[in-house]
Amino acid sequence: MKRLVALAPLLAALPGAACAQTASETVIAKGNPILADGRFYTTDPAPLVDGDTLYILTGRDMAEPEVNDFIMPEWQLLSTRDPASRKWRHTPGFIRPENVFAWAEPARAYAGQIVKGPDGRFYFYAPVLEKNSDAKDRFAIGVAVADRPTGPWKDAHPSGPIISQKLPVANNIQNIDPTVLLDDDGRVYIYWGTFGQLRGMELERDMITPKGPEKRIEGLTGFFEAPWILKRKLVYYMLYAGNKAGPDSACTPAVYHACQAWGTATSPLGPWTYRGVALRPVSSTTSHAGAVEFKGKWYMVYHTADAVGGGHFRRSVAIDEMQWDDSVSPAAIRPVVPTRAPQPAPKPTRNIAGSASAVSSNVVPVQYWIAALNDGKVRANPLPPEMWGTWNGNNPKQPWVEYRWAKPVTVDGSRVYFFADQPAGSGIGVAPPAAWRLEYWDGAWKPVAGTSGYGTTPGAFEEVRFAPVTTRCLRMVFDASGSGPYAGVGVQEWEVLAPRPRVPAAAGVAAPACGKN
Ligand code: FUB
Repeated sequence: MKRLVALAPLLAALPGAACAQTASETVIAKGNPILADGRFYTTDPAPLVDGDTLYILTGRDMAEPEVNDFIMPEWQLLSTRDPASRKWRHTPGFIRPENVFAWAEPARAYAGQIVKGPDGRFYFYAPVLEKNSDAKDRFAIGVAVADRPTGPWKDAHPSGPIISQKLPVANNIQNIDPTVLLDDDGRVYIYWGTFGQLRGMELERDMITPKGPEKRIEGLTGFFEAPWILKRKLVYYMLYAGNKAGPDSACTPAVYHACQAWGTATSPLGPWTYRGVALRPVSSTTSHAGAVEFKGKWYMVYHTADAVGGGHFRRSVAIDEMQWDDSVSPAAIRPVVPTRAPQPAPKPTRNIAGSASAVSSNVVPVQYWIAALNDGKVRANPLPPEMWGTWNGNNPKQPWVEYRWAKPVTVDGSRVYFFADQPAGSGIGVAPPAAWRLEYWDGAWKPVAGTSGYGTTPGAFEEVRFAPVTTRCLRMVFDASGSGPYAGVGVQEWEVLAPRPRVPAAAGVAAPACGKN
């Protein structure tokens, strides 16, 4: 990424206003993510168009690599006059909760949105932690106001949040992820929520005061969080992170990985109808998107874990075109095709697992993801979807997992990285298997010969060398730990080694079974 300018436009502090103090710089992105070099992670994008500029409000992830937590001290701003130019202005340190809202704690600058009001001013809806609250969950939504999207920002409701577990009526949800629509008739609607709870409410025309009533929004199948409201051609659209998971789900195979789903309504507070999937799961577990029309094209902005050093808590904003299918009614959002900046050529490796498709004996419980087996990633502190596993409370005694290649491969080694949260011998939780072996298909399942031994230590690669075999299908067969009940088996990564390194083939498409399973 080439940096062109590094200026420090220190914004003058107005009385009672927050000043954005960090240097902004111009960045030419190579593609997605926009900021990809790992210096700044950008998250929870919320687009805003004003005049000839597309702004994206983002959060900032600052978690250390193995920390599974949202460490988010501030919001940042990206802006461009032309997404195709890939030229962006980036302002870190744009807003910090404690600088704008006297009643808010520092940190947890979660997903917010800036909306232009009927008075031409800009309203920033910000989920923050309320300092002096005895609510069970202290997340609350405040509103700040500014004359320009770039600020300076000032609390528009200094007495405190407009929405919390106590305001405007008591609720018991986590009050985050606000999204706001200024409708064509001047009425204003706010939606928010997470963990499957979506609320909607009318605001007064001042963009600030709750008018009520606070309503549960139903009908958006699999709603998890991150609502984004928009209106096009008289139809209301809601994009949202959905996690209706299962092997046959159009949204996601793994409950931790959301898709971007969408639904429509003909009036702002519903009834809403689920319509489909607008973006398949991305590389981060959370999926958070916004969509906007800018200079005649629609764009979806979303985040991924694709930047250097990225992860589920080190996310980065991407932008891609979003297209409509106007041949149907209501017009449909065509699934967005995510793009990435050109990646370095892959290095030669003995590991050919990436070109195989994986299947297993068990219906994979939705907390796991079989795609994790050959994604080339191991973590010291993995989340469940970063492994394949069998734990479902009634764990199988002898499960297996299998790689299938489209054409026969010759292999003579394997490396496996077990996950365990229980010690060897345990019959509960996920424990190292009591034993395991490799079998290959040669008209029947046969054990590989001349093995160097099958280690079971979790948290490090266990390597097995064996006499070369040529096959299209290779299995790991496990004897689960315990003597009934049995512990689950968990594998973060399973590599299969060819005798000599070669440039890896493309990711495997589903290959046919070798025999009867
Ligand atoms: O970034 C913190 C939270 O993660 C957001 O509020 C959610 O939408 C998810 O993206």
